[in-house]
Amino acid sequence: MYRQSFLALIASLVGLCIAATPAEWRSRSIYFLLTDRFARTDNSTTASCDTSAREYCGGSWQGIINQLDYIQGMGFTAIWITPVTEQLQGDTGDGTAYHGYWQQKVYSVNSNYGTADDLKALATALHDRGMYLMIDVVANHMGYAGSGDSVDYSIFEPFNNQEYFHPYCEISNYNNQTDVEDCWLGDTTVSLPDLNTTRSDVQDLWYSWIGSLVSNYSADGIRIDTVKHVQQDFWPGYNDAAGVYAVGEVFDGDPSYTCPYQNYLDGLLNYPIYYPLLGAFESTSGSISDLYNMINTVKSECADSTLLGTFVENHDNPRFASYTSDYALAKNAIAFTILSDGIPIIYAGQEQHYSGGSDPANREATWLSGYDTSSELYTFIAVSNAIRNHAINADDGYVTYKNYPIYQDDTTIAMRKGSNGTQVVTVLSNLGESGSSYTLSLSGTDYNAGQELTEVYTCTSVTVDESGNVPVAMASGLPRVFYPTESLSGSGLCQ
Ligand code: ABC
Ligand code: CA
Repeated sequence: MYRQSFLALIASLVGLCIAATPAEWRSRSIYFLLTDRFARTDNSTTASCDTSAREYCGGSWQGIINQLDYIQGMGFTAIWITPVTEQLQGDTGDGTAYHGYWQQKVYSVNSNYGTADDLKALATALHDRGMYLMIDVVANHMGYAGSGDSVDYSIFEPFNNQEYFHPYCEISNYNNQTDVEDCWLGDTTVSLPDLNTTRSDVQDLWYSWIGSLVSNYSADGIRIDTVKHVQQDFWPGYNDAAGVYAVGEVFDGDPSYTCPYQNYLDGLLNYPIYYPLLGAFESTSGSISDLYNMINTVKSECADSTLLGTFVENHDNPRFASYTSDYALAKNAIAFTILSDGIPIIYAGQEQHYSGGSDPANREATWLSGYDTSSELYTFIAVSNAIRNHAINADDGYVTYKNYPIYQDDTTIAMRKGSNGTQVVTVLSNLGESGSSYTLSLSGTDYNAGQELTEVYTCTSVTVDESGNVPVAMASGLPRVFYPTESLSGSGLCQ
Protein backbone atom coordinates (compact mmCIF):
# COMPACT_ATOMS: atom_id res chain seq x y z
CA MET A 1 0.00 0.00 0.00
CA TYR A 2 2.64 2.45 1.21
CA ARG A 3 4.98 1.34 -1.55
CA GLN A 4 2.31 1.82 -4.20
CA SER A 5 1.45 5.37 -3.22
CA PHE A 6 5.12 6.19 -2.89
CA LEU A 7 5.68 5.04 -6.47
CA ALA A 8 2.65 7.03 -7.61
CA LEU A 9 4.08 10.09 -5.92
CA ILE A 10 7.44 9.64 -7.64
CA ALA A 11 5.68 9.10 -10.96
CA SER A 12 3.66 12.27 -10.59
CA LEU A 13 6.77 14.25 -9.63
CA VAL A 14 8.60 12.90 -12.65
CA GLY A 15 5.55 13.75 -14.74
CA LEU A 16 5.62 17.32 -13.46
CA CYS A 17 9.28 17.72 -14.30
CA ILE A 18 8.68 16.46 -17.80
CA ALA A 19 5.95 18.91 -18.90
CA ALA A 20 7.90 20.54 -21.64
CA THR A 21 8.23 24.21 -22.53
CA PRO A 22 8.48 25.77 -25.98
CA ALA A 23 12.21 26.26 -25.42
CA GLU A 24 12.64 22.57 -24.66
CA TRP A 25 10.68 21.59 -27.78
CA ARG A 26 12.92 23.66 -30.06
CA SER A 27 15.60 21.01 -29.90
CA ARG A 28 13.22 18.12 -30.63
CA SER A 29 12.53 16.27 -33.85
CA ILE A 30 9.03 14.83 -34.26
CA TYR A 31 7.77 11.62 -35.87
CA PHE A 32 4.06 12.04 -36.59
CA LEU A 33 1.87 8.96 -36.83
CA LEU A 34 -1.79 7.96 -37.04
CA THR A 35 -2.24 5.58 -34.14
CA ASP A 36 -4.53 3.32 -36.18
CA ARG A 37 -1.99 3.04 -38.98
CA PHE A 38 1.47 2.80 -37.41
CA ALA A 39 1.81 -0.43 -35.44
CA ARG A 40 -0.35 -3.22 -34.05
CA THR A 41 -0.15 -4.90 -30.67
CA ASP A 42 0.55 -8.24 -32.42
CA ASN A 43 3.51 -6.71 -34.35
CA SER A 44 1.98 -7.90 -37.61
CA THR A 45 3.68 -6.69 -40.78
CA THR A 46 1.07 -8.32 -43.02
CA ALA A 47 -2.33 -7.34 -41.60
CA SER A 48 -4.24 -5.83 -44.50
CA CYS A 49 -5.17 -2.15 -44.52
CA ASP A 50 -7.20 -0.83 -47.43
CA THR A 51 -6.93 2.94 -47.09
CA SER A 52 -9.89 3.58 -49.37
CA ALA A 53 -12.21 1.67 -47.01
CA ARG A 54 -11.62 4.23 -44.20
CA GLU A 55 -11.85 1.43 -41.62
CA TYR A 56 -9.86 0.75 -38.46
CA CYS A 57 -6.76 -1.26 -39.38
CA GLY A 58 -5.73 -2.25 -35.87
CA GLY A 59 -2.91 0.09 -34.86
CA SER A 60 -2.62 0.65 -31.11
CA TRP A 61 -0.71 2.47 -28.37
CA GLN A 62 0.93 -0.81 -27.37
CA GLY A 63 1.92 -1.26 -31.01
CA ILE A 64 3.74 2.09 -30.87
CA ILE A 65 5.56 1.02 -27.71
CA ASN A 66 6.70 -2.10 -29.55
CA GLN A 67 8.20 -0.03 -32.39
CA LEU A 68 9.96 2.74 -30.49
CA ASP A 69 13.37 1.41 -31.55
CA TYR A 70 12.31 1.92 -35.15
CA ILE A 71 11.39 5.55 -34.47
CA GLN A 72 14.37 6.34 -32.26
CA GLY A 73 16.68 4.64 -34.76
CA MET A 74 16.03 7.55 -37.11
CA GLY A 75 17.07 10.04 -34.45
CA PHE A 76 13.62 11.27 -33.50
CA THR A 77 13.23 12.65 -30.00
CA ALA A 78 9.42 13.00 -29.90
CA ILE A 79 6.27 11.56 -31.41
CA TRP A 80 2.96 13.22 -32.22
CA ILE A 81 -0.03 10.88 -32.09
CA THR A 82 -3.54 11.50 -33.45
CA PRO A 83 -6.43 12.32 -31.05
CA VAL A 84 -7.08 9.90 -28.20
CA THR A 85 -10.71 10.68 -27.26
CA GLU A 86 -13.73 8.39 -27.67
CA GLN A 87 -15.25 8.71 -31.13
CA LEU A 88 -18.37 8.33 -33.16
CA GLN A 89 -18.96 4.57 -33.25
CA GLY A 90 -19.48 2.32 -36.24
CA ASP A 91 -19.39 2.92 -39.94
CA THR A 92 -20.85 5.80 -41.93
CA GLY A 93 -20.96 6.70 -45.60
CA ASP A 94 -17.69 8.56 -44.82
CA GLY A 95 -16.14 5.52 -43.14
CA THR A 96 -15.20 5.12 -39.48
CA ALA A 97 -13.49 7.50 -37.07
CA TYR A 98 -10.20 5.56 -37.34
CA HIS A 99 -8.29 8.88 -37.56
CA GLY A 100 -9.68 10.20 -34.28
CA TYR A 101 -11.04 13.61 -35.32
CA TRP A 102 -14.75 12.78 -34.74
CA GLN A 103 -14.99 12.81 -30.94
CA GLN A 104 -18.16 12.31 -28.90
CA LYS A 105 -16.99 11.62 -25.34
CA VAL A 106 -13.90 13.56 -24.38
CA TYR A 107 -13.34 12.07 -20.93
CA SER A 108 -12.85 8.54 -22.28
CA VAL A 109 -10.23 7.20 -24.63
CA ASN A 110 -10.73 5.47 -27.98
CA SER A 111 -10.80 1.78 -27.05
CA ASN A 112 -9.75 0.78 -30.56
CA TYR A 113 -6.26 1.97 -29.63
CA GLY A 114 -6.16 0.33 -26.19
CA THR A 115 -6.87 1.39 -22.62
CA ALA A 116 -6.04 4.55 -20.70
CA ASP A 117 -3.31 2.51 -19.02
CA ASP A 118 -1.83 1.65 -22.42
CA LEU A 119 -1.66 5.35 -23.27
CA LYS A 120 0.06 6.04 -19.94
CA ALA A 121 2.45 3.19 -20.64
CA LEU A 122 3.30 4.80 -23.97
CA ALA A 123 4.17 8.06 -22.21
CA THR A 124 6.33 6.15 -19.73
CA ALA A 125 8.09 4.16 -22.46
CA LEU A 126 8.88 7.40 -24.31
CA HIS A 127 10.09 9.17 -21.18
CA ASP A 128 12.32 6.22 -20.31
CA ARG A 129 14.09 6.90 -23.61
CA GLY A 130 14.22 10.66 -23.02
CA MET A 131 11.60 11.18 -25.72
CA TYR A 132 8.52 13.41 -25.66
CA LEU A 133 4.86 12.66 -26.29
CA MET A 134 2.70 15.14 -28.20
CA ILE A 135 -1.05 14.49 -28.28
CA ASP A 136 -3.35 15.87 -30.97
CA VAL A 137 -6.43 17.65 -29.58
CA VAL A 138 -9.62 19.10 -31.03
CA ALA A 139 -11.52 21.99 -29.43
CA ASN A 140 -13.46 23.22 -32.45
CA HIS A 141 -15.95 20.41 -32.84
CA MET A 142 -17.43 17.07 -31.99
CA GLY A 143 -18.39 14.45 -34.63
CA TYR A 144 -21.84 13.19 -35.53
CA ALA A 145 -23.08 10.52 -37.98
CA GLY A 146 -25.72 12.55 -39.75
CA SER A 147 -26.52 15.96 -41.11
CA GLY A 148 -26.08 19.06 -39.00
CA ASP A 149 -29.81 19.65 -38.78
CA SER A 150 -30.52 16.26 -37.19
CA VAL A 151 -27.98 16.07 -34.36
CA ASP A 152 -28.88 14.30 -31.10
CA TYR A 153 -26.79 16.51 -28.80
CA SER A 154 -27.55 14.41 -25.70
CA ILE A 155 -24.94 11.83 -26.71
CA PHE A 156 -21.98 14.19 -26.27
CA GLU A 157 -19.91 14.27 -23.09
CA PRO A 158 -19.80 17.06 -22.04
CA PHE A 159 -21.61 19.60 -24.30
CA ASN A 160 -24.76 17.45 -24.23
CA ASN A 161 -27.06 20.26 -25.28
CA GLN A 162 -27.56 22.29 -28.46
CA GLU A 163 -26.92 25.53 -26.57
CA TYR A 164 -23.18 24.79 -26.47
CA PHE A 165 -22.97 24.86 -30.27
CA HIS A 166 -23.15 27.32 -33.10
CA PRO A 167 -26.34 27.01 -35.20
CA TYR A 168 -25.84 24.64 -38.11
CA CYS A 169 -24.41 26.02 -41.34
CA GLU A 170 -21.74 24.54 -43.61
CA ILE A 171 -18.61 26.58 -44.25
CA SER A 172 -19.24 27.86 -47.75
CA ASN A 173 -16.72 30.64 -48.10
CA TYR A 174 -13.20 30.22 -46.72
CA ASN A 175 -12.53 33.90 -47.38
CA ASN A 176 -15.18 34.88 -44.86
CA GLN A 177 -13.64 34.49 -41.39
CA THR A 178 -17.04 34.53 -39.65
CA ASP A 179 -18.07 31.54 -41.78
CA VAL A 180 -14.79 29.80 -40.99
CA GLU A 181 -15.26 30.28 -37.25
CA ASP A 182 -18.99 29.84 -36.78
CA CYS A 183 -20.06 27.39 -39.49
CA TRP A 184 -19.40 23.65 -39.45
CA LEU A 185 -16.76 21.43 -41.01
CA GLY A 186 -17.67 17.99 -42.32
CA ASP A 187 -20.49 17.12 -44.67
CA THR A 188 -24.09 15.88 -44.43
CA THR A 189 -22.95 12.28 -43.81
CA VAL A 190 -20.63 13.14 -40.91
CA SER A 191 -21.14 16.64 -39.60
CA LEU A 192 -18.72 18.24 -37.16
CA PRO A 193 -20.95 20.12 -34.67
CA ASP A 194 -19.17 23.42 -34.11
CA LEU A 195 -18.76 24.44 -30.48
CA ASN A 196 -19.60 27.99 -29.52
CA THR A 197 -16.15 28.71 -28.17
CA THR A 198 -17.09 32.27 -27.25
CA ARG A 199 -19.24 30.97 -24.35
CA SER A 200 -17.46 31.11 -21.04
CA ASP A 201 -18.86 27.72 -19.97
CA VAL A 202 -17.43 26.10 -23.11
CA GLN A 203 -14.09 27.79 -22.46
CA ASP A 204 -14.04 26.71 -18.80
CA LEU A 205 -14.78 23.09 -19.74
CA TRP A 206 -12.12 23.00 -22.43
CA TYR A 207 -9.45 24.74 -20.35
CA SER A 208 -9.96 22.36 -17.48
CA TRP A 209 -10.13 19.37 -19.83
CA ILE A 210 -6.84 20.15 -21.56
CA GLY A 211 -5.03 20.59 -18.24
CA SER A 212 -6.33 17.20 -17.08
CA LEU A 213 -5.50 15.47 -20.34
CA VAL A 214 -1.91 16.70 -20.21
CA SER A 215 -1.45 15.62 -16.61
CA ASN A 216 -3.38 12.31 -16.82
CA TYR A 217 -1.32 11.12 -19.75
CA SER A 218 1.92 12.98 -18.99
CA ALA A 219 1.84 14.66 -22.37
CA ASP A 220 4.83 16.88 -23.11
CA GLY A 221 3.14 18.88 -25.82
CA ILE A 222 -0.05 19.22 -27.83
CA ARG A 223 -0.89 19.60 -31.51
CA ILE A 224 -4.09 21.62 -31.83
CA ASP A 225 -6.49 20.85 -34.67
CA THR A 226 -8.54 23.39 -36.69
CA VAL A 227 -7.08 26.48 -35.01
CA LYS A 228 -8.38 28.89 -37.68
CA HIS A 229 -11.94 27.68 -37.01
CA VAL A 230 -11.93 29.10 -33.48
CA GLN A 231 -11.70 32.78 -32.59
CA GLN A 232 -8.16 33.82 -31.75
CA ASP A 233 -8.85 34.98 -28.21
CA PHE A 234 -9.84 31.43 -27.21
CA TRP A 235 -6.27 30.16 -27.65
CA PRO A 236 -4.07 31.87 -25.05
CA GLY A 237 -6.20 30.51 -22.20
CA TYR A 238 -6.14 27.04 -23.74
CA ASN A 239 -2.38 27.08 -24.28
CA ASP A 240 -1.82 28.30 -20.70
CA ALA A 241 -4.13 25.68 -19.26
CA ALA A 242 -2.26 22.97 -21.17
CA GLY A 243 0.97 24.19 -19.55
CA VAL A 244 3.09 22.66 -22.30
CA TYR A 245 4.23 23.63 -25.79
CA ALA A 246 1.35 23.83 -28.26
CA VAL A 247 1.65 23.72 -32.04
CA GLY A 248 -1.49 24.81 -33.85
CA GLU A 249 -2.84 23.82 -37.24
CA VAL A 250 -3.76 26.88 -39.28
CA PHE A 251 -4.24 25.28 -42.68
CA ASP A 252 -3.38 28.24 -44.88
CA GLY A 253 -0.32 28.98 -46.99
CA ASP A 254 -0.56 32.76 -46.71
CA PRO A 255 1.85 33.99 -44.02
CA SER A 256 -0.11 37.22 -43.55
CA TYR A 257 -3.11 35.07 -42.57
CA THR A 258 -1.29 32.32 -40.66
CA CYS A 259 1.56 34.06 -38.79
CA PRO A 260 -0.67 36.29 -36.61
CA TYR A 261 -2.01 33.15 -34.90
CA GLN A 262 1.43 32.77 -33.32
CA ASN A 263 0.56 35.76 -31.20
CA TYR A 264 -2.01 33.49 -29.51
CA LEU A 265 -0.22 30.12 -29.44
CA ASP A 266 3.39 28.97 -28.88
CA GLY A 267 3.82 27.55 -32.34
CA LEU A 268 2.13 26.72 -35.64
CA LEU A 269 2.52 24.14 -38.33
CA ASN A 270 4.52 25.95 -40.97
CA TYR A 271 1.96 25.89 -43.79
CA PRO A 272 3.45 29.04 -45.33
CA ILE A 273 6.73 27.21 -46.04
CA TYR A 274 4.99 23.93 -46.92
CA TYR A 275 3.73 25.13 -50.31
CA PRO A 276 6.97 26.64 -51.67
CA LEU A 277 8.97 23.75 -50.16
CA LEU A 278 6.82 21.23 -52.01
CA GLY A 279 6.84 23.48 -55.07
CA ALA A 280 10.65 23.74 -55.13
CA PHE A 281 11.32 19.99 -55.01
CA GLU A 282 8.24 18.21 -56.40
CA SER A 283 9.75 18.42 -59.90
CA THR A 284 12.95 19.48 -61.62
CA SER A 285 11.29 22.70 -62.75
CA GLY A 286 10.16 23.96 -59.34
CA SER A 287 10.86 27.49 -58.11
CA ILE A 288 13.86 27.86 -55.82
CA SER A 289 13.32 31.59 -55.49
CA ASP A 290 9.80 31.16 -54.07
CA LEU A 291 11.29 29.00 -51.32
CA TYR A 292 14.19 31.39 -50.74
CA ASN A 293 11.81 34.33 -50.42
CA MET A 294 9.39 32.50 -48.11
CA ILE A 295 12.18 31.63 -45.67
CA ASN A 296 12.74 35.35 -45.21
CA THR A 297 9.04 36.22 -45.18
CA VAL A 298 8.24 33.70 -42.44
CA LYS A 299 11.21 34.94 -40.40
CA SER A 300 9.92 38.48 -40.52
CA GLU A 301 6.14 37.89 -40.35
CA CYS A 302 5.82 35.12 -37.77
CA ALA A 303 6.54 35.94 -34.12
CA ASP A 304 9.17 33.18 -33.87
CA SER A 305 10.07 30.97 -36.83
CA THR A 306 12.12 28.73 -34.53
CA LEU A 307 8.93 27.49 -32.80
CA LEU A 308 7.09 26.49 -35.96
CA GLY A 309 6.67 22.87 -37.03
CA THR A 310 8.34 22.22 -40.41
CA PHE A 311 6.96 19.45 -42.64
CA VAL A 312 6.52 18.42 -46.24
CA GLU A 313 4.04 15.58 -45.61
CA ASN A 314 1.04 14.97 -43.41
CA HIS A 315 -2.23 13.04 -43.37
CA ASP A 316 -4.23 15.82 -45.04
CA ASN A 317 -2.11 16.32 -48.15
CA PRO A 318 -0.85 14.00 -50.89
CA ARG A 319 2.49 12.46 -50.01
CA PHE A 320 5.64 13.91 -51.55
CA ALA A 321 6.28 10.74 -53.57
CA SER A 322 2.81 11.00 -55.12
CA TYR A 323 4.22 13.95 -57.07
CA THR A 324 7.56 12.43 -58.02
CA SER A 325 9.26 9.08 -57.54
CA ASP A 326 12.70 10.75 -57.67
CA TYR A 327 14.67 9.89 -54.53
CA ALA A 328 17.06 12.82 -54.85
CA LEU A 329 14.16 15.27 -54.78
CA ALA A 330 12.69 13.46 -51.75
CA LYS A 331 16.03 13.74 -49.94
CA ASN A 332 16.30 17.47 -50.61
CA ALA A 333 12.80 18.03 -49.22
CA ILE A 334 13.66 15.99 -46.12
CA ALA A 335 16.99 17.78 -45.62
CA PHE A 336 15.15 21.11 -45.71
CA THR A 337 12.53 19.84 -43.26
CA ILE A 338 15.14 18.76 -40.73
CA LEU A 339 17.81 21.45 -41.16
CA SER A 340 15.89 24.69 -41.58
CA ASP A 341 14.19 26.57 -38.72
CA GLY A 342 11.69 25.13 -36.31
CA ILE A 343 10.84 21.66 -35.13
CA PRO A 344 11.09 19.05 -37.90
CA ILE A 345 8.08 16.80 -38.43
CA ILE A 346 8.34 13.65 -40.54
CA TYR A 347 5.10 11.76 -41.24
CA ALA A 348 5.15 7.98 -40.71
CA GLY A 349 5.72 6.23 -44.03
CA GLN A 350 7.74 9.12 -45.46
CA GLU A 351 10.88 7.18 -44.52
CA GLN A 352 9.63 4.30 -46.69
CA HIS A 353 8.91 6.57 -49.66
CA TYR A 354 5.18 5.89 -49.42
CA SER A 355 3.35 7.57 -52.27
CA GLY A 356 -0.35 7.76 -51.37
CA GLY A 357 -2.27 10.69 -52.83
CA SER A 358 -5.06 12.69 -51.18
CA ASP A 359 -6.82 11.62 -47.97
CA PRO A 360 -7.54 8.71 -47.45
CA ALA A 361 -4.84 7.26 -49.78
CA ASN A 362 -2.04 8.98 -47.84
CA ARG A 363 -2.79 6.98 -44.67
CA GLU A 364 -1.08 3.70 -45.54
CA ALA A 365 -0.21 1.26 -42.75
CA THR A 366 3.45 1.69 -41.82
CA TRP A 367 3.68 -1.98 -40.81
CA LEU A 368 3.28 -3.10 -44.42
CA SER A 369 6.82 -1.79 -45.05
CA GLY A 370 8.13 -4.37 -42.60
CA TYR A 371 9.70 -1.47 -40.65
CA ASP A 372 12.72 -1.64 -42.93
CA THR A 373 15.56 0.14 -41.17
CA SER A 374 17.85 -0.14 -44.17
CA SER A 375 15.65 1.71 -46.64
CA GLU A 376 17.21 4.67 -48.41
CA LEU A 377 15.14 7.37 -46.75
CA TYR A 378 15.20 5.73 -43.30
CA THR A 379 19.01 5.97 -43.26
CA PHE A 380 18.95 9.41 -44.87
CA ILE A 381 16.64 10.72 -42.14
CA ALA A 382 18.86 9.13 -39.48
CA VAL A 383 21.91 11.06 -40.76
CA SER A 384 19.90 14.29 -41.06
CA ASN A 385 18.58 14.04 -37.50
CA ALA A 386 22.03 13.04 -36.25
CA ILE A 387 23.73 16.16 -37.60
CA ARG A 388 20.92 18.36 -36.24
CA ASN A 389 20.98 16.66 -32.81
CA HIS A 390 24.76 17.02 -32.73
CA ALA A 391 24.70 20.70 -33.75
CA ILE A 392 22.18 21.33 -30.96
CA ASN A 393 24.43 19.65 -28.37
CA ALA A 394 27.48 21.54 -29.59
CA ASP A 395 25.89 24.99 -29.82
CA ASP A 396 23.32 26.44 -27.40
CA GLY A 397 22.41 29.00 -30.01
CA TYR A 398 21.77 26.58 -32.88
CA VAL A 399 18.02 26.28 -32.43
CA THR A 400 17.44 30.00 -32.00
CA TYR A 401 19.76 31.05 -34.83
CA LYS A 402 17.41 31.85 -37.69
CA ASN A 403 18.16 29.90 -40.84
CA TYR A 404 19.85 32.25 -43.24
CA PRO A 405 19.69 31.63 -47.00
CA ILE A 406 23.02 32.67 -48.51
CA TYR A 407 22.79 31.58 -52.13
CA GLN A 408 20.29 30.76 -54.85
CA ASP A 409 20.28 30.02 -58.54
CA ASP A 410 17.66 28.36 -60.74
CA THR A 411 18.26 24.91 -59.25
CA THR A 412 20.21 25.43 -56.02
CA ILE A 413 19.65 26.99 -52.61
CA ALA A 414 22.22 27.23 -49.80
CA MET A 415 21.45 28.13 -46.19
CA ARG A 416 23.45 28.44 -42.99
CA LYS A 417 22.40 27.97 -39.39
CA GLY A 418 24.32 28.17 -36.12
CA SER A 419 27.32 30.08 -34.91
CA ASN A 420 30.65 30.20 -36.73
CA GLY A 421 32.51 27.49 -34.84
CA THR A 422 29.80 24.89 -35.36
CA GLN A 423 27.78 26.25 -38.24
CA VAL A 424 25.74 23.89 -40.43
CA VAL A 425 25.63 24.75 -44.13
CA THR A 426 22.97 23.02 -46.22
CA VAL A 427 23.04 23.06 -50.03
CA LEU A 428 19.94 21.77 -51.83
CA SER A 429 19.23 21.09 -55.48
CA ASN A 430 16.19 20.26 -57.54
CA LEU A 431 18.09 18.79 -60.49
CA GLY A 432 16.88 15.32 -59.51
CA GLU A 433 18.56 11.92 -59.74
CA SER A 434 19.80 12.49 -63.26
CA GLY A 435 21.32 15.86 -62.42
CA SER A 436 24.84 16.48 -63.71
CA SER A 437 27.95 16.91 -61.56
CA TYR A 438 29.41 20.36 -60.99
CA THR A 439 31.28 22.24 -58.31
CA LEU A 440 29.77 25.31 -56.77
CA SER A 441 32.09 27.80 -55.13
CA LEU A 442 29.96 28.91 -52.20
CA SER A 443 30.60 32.23 -50.50
CA GLY A 444 28.87 33.81 -47.52
CA THR A 445 29.20 30.86 -45.15
CA ASP A 446 31.25 32.55 -42.45
CA TYR A 447 33.63 29.57 -42.30
CA ASN A 448 37.31 30.52 -42.16
CA ALA A 449 39.80 30.19 -44.99
CA GLY A 450 41.66 26.90 -44.62
CA GLN A 451 39.04 25.39 -42.30
CA GLU A 452 38.40 21.70 -42.80
CA LEU A 453 34.77 20.66 -43.26
CA THR A 454 33.03 17.33 -43.63
CA GLU A 455 30.12 16.76 -45.99
CA VAL A 456 28.07 14.50 -43.75
CA TYR A 457 26.00 12.49 -46.26
CA THR A 458 29.09 11.35 -48.19
CA CYS A 459 31.72 11.74 -45.43
CA THR A 460 33.89 13.73 -47.83
CA SER A 461 36.40 16.29 -46.52
CA VAL A 462 36.71 19.70 -48.10
CA THR A 463 38.90 22.66 -47.27
CA VAL A 464 37.60 26.21 -47.35
CA ASP A 465 39.68 28.05 -49.94
CA GLU A 466 41.79 31.13 -49.22
CA SER A 467 38.97 33.50 -50.26
CA GLY A 468 36.69 31.78 -47.75
CA ASN A 469 34.65 29.91 -50.37
CA VAL A 470 33.51 26.33 -49.94
CA PRO A 471 33.93 24.04 -52.96
CA VAL A 472 30.61 22.17 -53.05
CA ALA A 473 30.70 19.08 -55.28
CA MET A 474 27.13 18.58 -56.46
CA ALA A 475 26.13 15.31 -58.14
CA SER A 476 22.96 13.40 -59.01
CA GLY A 477 20.82 16.17 -57.55
CA LEU A 478 21.73 15.17 -53.99
CA PRO A 479 21.77 17.55 -51.00
CA ARG A 480 25.04 18.46 -49.29
CA VAL A 481 25.47 19.35 -45.62
CA PHE A 482 28.72 20.70 -44.17
CA TYR A 483 30.01 20.77 -40.62
CA PRO A 484 33.46 21.62 -39.20
CA THR A 485 35.41 18.35 -39.07
CA GLU A 486 37.09 19.09 -35.75
CA SER A 487 33.70 19.44 -34.06
CA LEU A 488 32.14 16.31 -35.51
CA SER A 489 33.36 13.86 -32.90
CA GLY A 490 30.60 12.47 -30.72
CA SER A 491 28.07 12.77 -33.52
CA GLY A 492 28.47 9.17 -34.66
CA LEU A 493 28.84 10.55 -38.18
CA CYS A 494 31.76 9.88 -40.52
CA GLN A 495 33.95 8.52 -37.70
C1 ABC B 1 -12.07 13.37 -45.14
C2 ABC B 1 -12.01 13.97 -46.56
C3 ABC B 1 -13.31 14.45 -47.00
C4 ABC B 1 -14.30 13.34 -46.86
C5 ABC B 1 -14.33 12.82 -45.43
C6 ABC B 1 -15.22 11.62 -45.28
O1 ABC B 1 -13.07 12.40 -45.05
O2 ABC B 1 -11.08 15.03 -46.60
O3 ABC B 1 -13.20 14.89 -48.36
O4 ABC B 1 -15.56 13.83 -47.19
C7 ABC B 1 -10.75 14.67 -40.28
C8 ABC B 1 -10.29 13.44 -41.02
C9 ABC B 1 -10.53 13.60 -42.51
C10 ABC B 1 -11.97 14.02 -42.81
C11 ABC B 1 -12.32 15.26 -41.97
C12 ABC B 1 -13.75 15.71 -42.18
O5 ABC B 1 -12.09 14.98 -40.59
O6 ABC B 1 -8.93 13.25 -40.78
O7 ABC B 1 -10.24 12.38 -43.16
O8 ABC B 1 -12.10 14.39 -44.20
O9 ABC B 1 -14.63 14.80 -41.62
C13 ABC B 1 -7.62 18.98 -39.64
C14 ABC B 1 -6.95 17.61 -39.48
C15 ABC B 1 -7.72 16.61 -40.31
C16 ABC B 1 -9.11 16.43 -39.70
C17 ABC B 1 -9.73 17.71 -39.32
C18 ABC B 1 -11.09 17.66 -38.77
C19 ABC B 1 -9.04 18.88 -39.29
O10 ABC B 1 -5.61 17.70 -39.78
O11 ABC B 1 -7.09 15.36 -40.40
O12 ABC B 1 -9.93 15.76 -40.70
O13 ABC B 1 -10.92 17.46 -37.36
C20 ABC B 1 -9.57 22.26 -43.53
C21 ABC B 1 -9.39 22.66 -42.08
C22 ABC B 1 -8.26 21.86 -41.43
C23 ABC B 1 -8.47 20.36 -41.63
C24 ABC B 1 -8.55 20.09 -43.12
C25 ABC B 1 -8.78 18.62 -43.43
O14 ABC B 1 -9.66 20.84 -43.66
O15 ABC B 1 -9.14 24.03 -42.00
O16 ABC B 1 -8.26 22.16 -40.06
N1 ABC B 1 -7.39 19.56 -40.98
C26 ABC B 1 -8.18 25.03 -47.81
C27 ABC B 1 -8.75 25.70 -46.59
C28 ABC B 1 -8.36 24.90 -45.35
C29 ABC B 1 -8.83 23.47 -45.49
C30 ABC B 1 -8.16 22.89 -46.71
C31 ABC B 1 -8.49 21.42 -46.93
O17 ABC B 1 -8.55 23.65 -47.86
O18 ABC B 1 -8.27 27.01 -46.49
O19 ABC B 1 -8.94 25.47 -44.19
O20 ABC B 1 -8.47 22.73 -44.30
O21 ABC B 1 -9.84 21.26 -47.10
C32 ABC B 1 -3.71 26.59 -50.16
C33 ABC B 1 -4.38 27.60 -49.28
C34 ABC B 1 -5.13 26.86 -48.16
C35 ABC B 1 -6.10 25.88 -48.79
C36 ABC B 1 -5.33 24.93 -49.70
C37 ABC B 1 -6.22 23.86 -50.31
O22 ABC B 1 -4.65 25.67 -50.69
O23 ABC B 1 -3.41 28.47 -48.72
O24 ABC B 1 -5.82 27.77 -47.34
O25 ABC B 1 -6.75 25.12 -47.75
O26 ABC B 1 -3.08 27.28 -51.22
CA1 CA C 1 -15.70 26.95 -34.93
